[in-house]
Amino acid sequence: FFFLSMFIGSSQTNYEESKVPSFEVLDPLLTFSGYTINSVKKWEKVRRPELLRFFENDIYGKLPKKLKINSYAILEEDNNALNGKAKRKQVELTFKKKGKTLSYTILLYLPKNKVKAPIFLGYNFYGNHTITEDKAVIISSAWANNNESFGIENNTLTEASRGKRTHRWAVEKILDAGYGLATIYYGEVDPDKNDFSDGIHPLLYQHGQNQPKPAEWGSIAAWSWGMVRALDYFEKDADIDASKVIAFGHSRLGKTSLWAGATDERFAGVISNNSGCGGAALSKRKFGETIAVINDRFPHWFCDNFNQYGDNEEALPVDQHQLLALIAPRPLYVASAEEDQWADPRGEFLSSHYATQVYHLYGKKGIETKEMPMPNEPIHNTVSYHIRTGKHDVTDYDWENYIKWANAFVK
Ligand code: GTR
Repeated sequence: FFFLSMFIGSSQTNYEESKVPSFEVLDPLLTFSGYTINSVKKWEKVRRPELLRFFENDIYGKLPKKLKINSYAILEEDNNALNGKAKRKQVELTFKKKGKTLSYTILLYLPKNKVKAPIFLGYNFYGNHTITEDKAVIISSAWANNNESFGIENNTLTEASRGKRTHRWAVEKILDAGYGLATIYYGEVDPDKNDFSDGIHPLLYQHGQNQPKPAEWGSIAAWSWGMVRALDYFEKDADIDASKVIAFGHSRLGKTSLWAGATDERFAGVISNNSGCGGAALSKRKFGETIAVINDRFPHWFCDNFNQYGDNEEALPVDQHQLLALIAPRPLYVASAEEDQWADPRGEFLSSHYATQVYHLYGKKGIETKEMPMPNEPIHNTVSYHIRTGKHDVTDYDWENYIKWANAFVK
């Protein structure tokens, strides 16, 4: 993506720190009407709601809140999965509205002999069966992006892609640390293409509607909704500690985990792995991917109102550090990769630093310094950050740090 994007937007794409425009960092504690917030109470009553409303109306889009799980089914269960290490469950959630149905399947690995496990919940890009070699994992029949190296043709997932993404999911490390892992194929909730007739969309429309209004949901909001409904299920599952669910996501799915954590305070912690533009990175820096470029390439990700800020970041009365602040006081981990300049690592770092101001209101520590750490030198507080060597990806190094942070601040 990095190299491709260098060609696509070459005239506008900036990778030089000296060319970052100067802009005023918006104070998370200053209301739109100019009032300074100095207490948790006022943050929660006044400022947090107005920020949330802005992100909802102008960036990710609002989603009808009424659609709840209609039924769920345990498709399959095994108490001796992964060579006896885990309990595996595959749970299908079903939603119904006006004759339309949507189902998606959660793959769960839970530490054996543990009552009520804390879990990491995160979407995968190519199906639950790609995250493990485990033959029992059901292959999704939902639409998938073609991918030659995964043997995905005709937008159909097959055995050929089983286990192709194991390196991104440190399942054993997670289990050994006493956590469970829940994952969902994001294409089951909404296929990742500019098409509002498929996935969850038809269930969200009012009578006669066939596309979201300018302030209504894009795919990121739709995917976040899927995580929130999974959390509803976890509250009913006796094997899971629903008060300890950590929303995890990489890249576009990191934008998604952030939005899920901002909109639903039941998430006990949030991880943004290389989420970049429209995720953890500050938009006003216009470094790497920008609003204009992301909306052009992925017109379905955000709500249509977001288009007005393309090449017009100055007009934005918020920036992404204020999205991070919506997660306070809950533990938050923002991670970057050195070679992932497209996602603007410095913008992700500064964003976690500026969000820390709100954590201070709650007496929590975050990213106290404006000095970016060296690669592979993590800063661990309630708000944590690291930049690791390597490319846009999820690695064991990332997971080792997420587990350490979760042990210290979530568990
Ligand atoms: C890129 C996109 C990024 C990021 C990435 C991904 O093409 O420009 O914002 O979301 O995809 O999800 O892998």
